[in-house]
Amino acid sequence: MFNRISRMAAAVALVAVVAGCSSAAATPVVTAAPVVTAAPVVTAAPVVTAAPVVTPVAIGNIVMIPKQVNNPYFDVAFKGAQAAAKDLGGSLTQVGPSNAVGTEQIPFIQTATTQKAQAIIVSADDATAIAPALTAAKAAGIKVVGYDSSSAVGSYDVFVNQADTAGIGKGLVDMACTEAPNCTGEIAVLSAAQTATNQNAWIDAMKSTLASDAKYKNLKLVATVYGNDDPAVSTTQAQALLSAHPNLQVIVSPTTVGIVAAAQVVKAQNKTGKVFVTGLGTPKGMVDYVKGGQAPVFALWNVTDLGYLAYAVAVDLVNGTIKGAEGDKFTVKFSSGSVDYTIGKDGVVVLGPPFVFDAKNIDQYVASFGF
Ligand code: RAM
Repeated sequence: MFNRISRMAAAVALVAVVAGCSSAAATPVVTAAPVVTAAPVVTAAPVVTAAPVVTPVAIGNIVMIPKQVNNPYFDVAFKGAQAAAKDLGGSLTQVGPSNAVGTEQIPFIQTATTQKAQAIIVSADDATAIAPALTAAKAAGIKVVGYDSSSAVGSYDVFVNQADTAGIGKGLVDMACTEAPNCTGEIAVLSAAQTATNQNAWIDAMKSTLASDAKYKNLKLVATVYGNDDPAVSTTQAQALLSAHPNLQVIVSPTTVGIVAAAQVVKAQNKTGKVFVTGLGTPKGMVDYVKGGQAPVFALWNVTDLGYLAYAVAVDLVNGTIKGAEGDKFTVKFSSGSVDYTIGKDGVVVLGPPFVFDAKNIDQYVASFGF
């Protein structure tokens, strides 16, 4: 199951680990102090090196390009980035295609490059299709921050991942196991675009989890279908899954658009209690289906914070306080408090552990997240 530790708890745990590192002090061996002959007093003019003049870069135009503009998930991330722009300066615009198709993002990247944006913040619908346009933007001096779904390594400066990829894959399987009676039966995945880096990585992580842990030996993944983050296509795909697999127990949809469509289809076909839905959804979008029994458990991260973090990273890159190298450290002041981050391998930084929602806590998250 997903790690539910709060940031505060993580910080406390970290402090404990660090404190535990100091070993018991050995009794020092005291050697008689050597006789020191006073050194001649040399008075020389102190060498004063002029302190480097650090001119903060004025934060100008930053462009956010989501997978698609009419997806509520990305509207929430944009709101988070707007809040960061208010706190940290700069002007932020969001542009992008209305379909979740990678190639349709390219003209938006090229326009931001021609217009000399200071940074581009992008969620890739196709890791390789947009990489050349992003590489050209980088060559033109524009900082590139990936968020949500990564473009190819090398085509961004930093990728802000919402949560640990392997952890999400395991969490999805765990939730399917909770919903399938006795953790047994057929499960299917309703994904977003077939090329989406994030969804594909999570599905791969699900497959490794299913194959490597005997606990899940009775769960059988029978199909993976793609709804393209389009409500109509996702609905058709969910309906097709139910007719093709009459014994299906669980639909796992790791997309906020697909999970709602799947829950609606289960409800409309009177399959509540027979087929269950889980995956990644927004508390507001899923609250009725949690209470209605179609989707008893699902997960997500704080999408507002994801947008805030992506913008803060863009500002730090523009200012030169981070370069995007492994080991670079920075602090972000969210409204809920400050969090320290370190950039990892391949320029990836992770927002934090996701949240798991069920009937007990869903109302609280609808209120606190507001999405
Ligand atoms: C959808 C998008 C996005 C994904 C979320 C969970 O809105 O596909 O990329 O991260 O769902």
